[in-house]
Amino acid sequence: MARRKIALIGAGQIGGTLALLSAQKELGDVVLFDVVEGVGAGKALDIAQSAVTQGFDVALKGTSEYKDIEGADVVIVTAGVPRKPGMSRDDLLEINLKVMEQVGAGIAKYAGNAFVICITNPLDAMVWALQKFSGLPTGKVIGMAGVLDSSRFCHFIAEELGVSIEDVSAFVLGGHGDTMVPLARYSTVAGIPLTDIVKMGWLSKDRLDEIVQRTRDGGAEIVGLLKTGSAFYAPAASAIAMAESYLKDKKRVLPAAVHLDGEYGVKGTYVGVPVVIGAGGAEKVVEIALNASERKAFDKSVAAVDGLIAACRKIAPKLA
Ligand code: A3D
Repeated sequence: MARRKIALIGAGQIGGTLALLSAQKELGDVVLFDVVEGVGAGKALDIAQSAVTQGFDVALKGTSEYKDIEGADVVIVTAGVPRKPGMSRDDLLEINLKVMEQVGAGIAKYAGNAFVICITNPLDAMVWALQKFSGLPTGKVIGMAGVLDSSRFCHFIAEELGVSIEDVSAFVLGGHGDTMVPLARYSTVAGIPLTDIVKMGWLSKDRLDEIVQRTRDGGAEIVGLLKTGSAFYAPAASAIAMAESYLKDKKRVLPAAVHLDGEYGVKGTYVGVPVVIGAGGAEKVVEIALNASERKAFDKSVAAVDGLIAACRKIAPKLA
C-alpha cells in the first residue's frame, strides 16, 4: 500500500514540529508548504537527516507551490501569524483571514478529499472561514484547540496532585479563547471526577479554580515567556493525535472545534465539543449534559465565537 500523504501549510514553529512528529510516527510522506521560499525545504532536509538515528522511512519535501500538496490525505494548517506579548488571539483576525482565503483555494484545487485540521488563530473563526473558502464538507474540516487546552488542564492537575499524567483525563469545551470552559465535573483522576477530589479534600476548591484559570491563560503564559511567538510543541502534538485518529480510524473521542448543526442548540458555528474522529472525519458530535452554570459559560463562549465570525463576514463579504 502506498504511504499516506500529510501536507502542512505553514512551515513555522508548529509546522516544523508537525513535520518532525509525523515523520517519527511514520504517519506518511510529508510536504511542508510555506510562502517564504526555502523554509519548508530547509526543515524538510533537516528532519530527513534525522531519519537514520530516529529510524523512520518517510519522504519529506519543502515547497512554495500548492500543486505539491496534490492528493494529500491530511492537511494541517498553521499558516499565518502568531501572537506577540500583549496581543489577544482575536487581534490576528484580519491578517489571518486573508491567509485562510489563499489556503482554502489551494486545498480546494489540490486536496479536496483531505481531512483538514486548522490551527491558525483565532481558531474557531479561522476554521469556520477555511471551511467556507475551501468548500470542503464540514465534517472534513475541523479545528485543533480542545486537545491542547485539555492537555494543559491535565498537566496542571497531575503536577498539583503529584500523580501520573497517564491517570488524568481532562475536558475543556467552548471556543479557544478567554471564554473556554474547562469542565471539572467531566475531568478525572483514575476515573474520580475533580469535583469529588475536592469533596475528598485532596484538592481545595480555591486551588482548582486557580488551575482552571491557569488553563484558560495557558497560551498567554507561554507567549509571555517566549516573547517572540506562541506555544508550538504541545499544539503540534495535539494536532498529530487528531490526524492519527483519522488516518488509523481510531475513533478517538477528542475535543475539537467542529461545525455544529443544532447540537448543543447551536447552528452554523464552529465551537469546541467532544467529537469522534475516524476515517469519516468528524464522525459524531458527543452531546454531554451541561448543568446551569456550565451551560451559561458555554453560551458565553459561543457568543464570543459568533462575534468573531460576524467580524469575518464584515471583512470578507463573500463569506456571508
Ligand atoms: P509561525 O512560526 O510564525 O509560523 C507561521 C508560518 O506561516 C510562517 O512560516 C509563515 O511564513 C507562514 N505563512 C504566513 N502566511 C502564509 C500563507 N499565506 N501561506 C502559507 N504560509 C504562510 O507561527 P506558529 O507556527 O507558532 O503558529 C501558527 C499559528 O498557529 C498562529 O496563528 C498561532 O496563533 C496559532 N496557534 C494556535 C494554537 C491553538 O491552540 C489553536 C496554539 C498555538 C498557536
